[in-house]
Amino acid sequence: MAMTFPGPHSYTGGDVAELQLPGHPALLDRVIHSALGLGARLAEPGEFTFRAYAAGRLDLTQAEGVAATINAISDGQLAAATHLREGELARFSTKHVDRLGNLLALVEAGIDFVDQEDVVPIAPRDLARHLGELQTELSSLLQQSRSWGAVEALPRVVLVGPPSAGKSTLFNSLLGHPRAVIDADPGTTRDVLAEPMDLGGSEVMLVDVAGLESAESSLDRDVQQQARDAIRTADLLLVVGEAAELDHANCPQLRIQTKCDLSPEPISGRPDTDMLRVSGMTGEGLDALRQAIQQRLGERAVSVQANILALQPRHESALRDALAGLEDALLHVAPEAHALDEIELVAGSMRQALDLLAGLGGQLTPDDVIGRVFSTFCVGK
Ligand SMILES: Nc1nc2c(ncn2[C@@H]2O[C@H](COP(=O)(O)OP(=O)(O)O)[C@@H](O)[C@H]2O)c(=O)[nH]1
Ligand SMILES: [Mg+2]
Repeated sequence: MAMTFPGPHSYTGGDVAELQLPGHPALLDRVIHSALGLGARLAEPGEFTFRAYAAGRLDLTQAEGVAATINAISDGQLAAATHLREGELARFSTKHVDRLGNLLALVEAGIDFVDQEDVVPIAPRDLARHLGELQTELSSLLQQSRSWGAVEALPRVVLVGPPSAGKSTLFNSLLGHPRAVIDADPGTTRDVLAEPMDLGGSEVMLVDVAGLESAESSLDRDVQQQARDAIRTADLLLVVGEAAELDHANCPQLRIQTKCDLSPEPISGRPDTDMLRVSGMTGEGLDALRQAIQQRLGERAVSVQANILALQPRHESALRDALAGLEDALLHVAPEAHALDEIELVAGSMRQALDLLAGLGGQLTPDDVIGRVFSTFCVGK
């Protein structure tokens, strides 16, 4: 199917033709090669989005949102990317760039009238109030948002225990889909598997590794080493069955008794009968386990709440520096005075804050910063 999107209302703002084909690799290859033969070329990384940005269809934060959407591997990342892409930060910066720009115009107008005492384009009291409000808006945005790094770094919850303890079965049932291969033969899981797990409102990275045992071949040694590395970097261990050597691991642990469908009564006469009893097979105890994980990790489990904005490092530093600019400007405004005394200093600091805010959306942004944003795309999109 071929579709055309005439500019300027297309994604890129230009005329766009889109071919929709069955997802057959050989067919796609032939169509691409025919198109190349007719003079087309492959798009650069992020080229379509760059064109949309250059045509003013998106601002720079929204373009960053497109890249983040493509790269998202968890619900939390997808929610954060969606916010950016839908223009939440763009709207914030546009609104405040406008407001600060208007204020700056009034302050700068005052520079032309310094000799005429009676002409005061903006009274210091009003300027101080407006700057104070802007300051509050910026700092509450910074306070209410969280950093992108926190969205990307899901805490790692690692399943450990001897071979055939039922770790992979539990891994699959916690994820809700068959990700790991299960077999009655021990030693089935070899590579480290990691996948985001939903705890109902927040997310963690669930990790399944090979059962711990002594290594017999060099491949076993590698497998065991990878498992130990995963355990070393865990934020929480789900210890399945006997794993005495983990007693010294300095990481929070939850002890779990698996396959509880096979032994209806808790194993008695043991010091830790408070072990969580679960069955990966029947799903028994999984809700309690999810709750226990959530409780142990507390705030570190990444919330997938849709209403929290995540700031990439570029955004965070621009907002902080803009806030510092506003604070500097306010230092030189005496609200009780009739006119601004240090008008050039005030204007200079306001200009600095304005440039930083405008830079968020890509206005007045150096080419190398824009280049860096689009180089994060791995595809032509
Ligand atoms: N009855 C029962 N069998 C289980 C349960 N979990 C795993 N198994 C069985 O135990 C064997 C080993 O399971 P697996 O998940 O591969 O263990 P792993 O080596 O610890 O990853 C398989 O035959 C599973 O079918 C469970 O909750 N109940
Ligand atoms: Mg396994």
